Amino acid sequence: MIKLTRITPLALALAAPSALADNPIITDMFTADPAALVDGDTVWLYTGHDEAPNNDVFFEMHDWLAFSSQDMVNWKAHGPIMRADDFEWAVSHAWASHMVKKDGKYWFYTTVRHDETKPGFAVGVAVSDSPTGPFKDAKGEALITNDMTTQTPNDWDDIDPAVWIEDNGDTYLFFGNLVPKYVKLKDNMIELDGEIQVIDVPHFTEALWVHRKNDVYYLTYACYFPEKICWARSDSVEGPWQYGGILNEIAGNTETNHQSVIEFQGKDYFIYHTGGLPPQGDQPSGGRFRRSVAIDRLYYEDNGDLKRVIMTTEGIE
Ligand code: FUB
Repeated sequence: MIKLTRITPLALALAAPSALADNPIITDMFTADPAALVDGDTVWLYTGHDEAPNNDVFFEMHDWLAFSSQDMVNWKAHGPIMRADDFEWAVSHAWASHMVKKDGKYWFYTTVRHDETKPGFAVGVAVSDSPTGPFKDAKGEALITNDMTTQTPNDWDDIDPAVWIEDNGDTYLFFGNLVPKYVKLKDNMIELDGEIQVIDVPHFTEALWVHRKNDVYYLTYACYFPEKICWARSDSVEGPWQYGGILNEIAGNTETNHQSVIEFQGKDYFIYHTGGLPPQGDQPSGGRFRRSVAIDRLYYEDNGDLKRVIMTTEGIE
């Protein structure tokens, strides 16, 4: 389960251990929808878990996985932290999630499919004292349900939660498919504090993520379909957002892309998924429903604009 450092031909030639991560970073299972959390000297990486038998069906995702690293190259697997049906009101579909830490607790916001009492996709929230769990449903019911938003007839338009915590503790939940939305959360992290707001950015598909660098707020999101990643910037987490363009092109061999962005030990990283994992023994090749997390560097222009990501096979050093 531990991703060991690989020895590349170049590294062998240099008679030194490899310091390349290689993409995708995890090869013995399929991982999707990365959500990274920097916590002291550790990066926690939470992913969905693609288990579709082939690439002709649909997503088959039952649980979420955790990995950790102190150098972004060597990753330790911690196994599943939670299953979709750990939410008693949910029926599988362990889609995209986001972990945040607040007041010493780990809060896990995630997409699931609600049971027949509130049809459609929903957002649940679970909590733990540890980044590896055990996590338990923090609310006992969904935080966001499909009937709370009416901008589209789709029942999957309330997916892909991403949480941003301001320095003063104010907390915002971003989410949505086709229509990007956010809502403030109360201090208890399990109740909405006000109305759901619609965000005005172009080409939106899904997978919102907020980060901040040098007092600029950045909103990245999957755009178009097949998905690229687009970005926008603002002086405030509440917007308005100024569109910046495309950040990442279509990720190989899958229509989805799903990014997270972090700064760790002074370097900026773009974490996403591709369908590009080759067959590994009995494990078939990757694809649209068998995705794998990859990591590349993220760079900024002097004026704060984001430079387009260069996806690599070699990964980061
Ligand atoms: O993994 C299932 C869905 O595919 C996610 O919720 C979306 O972001 C897309 O990656």
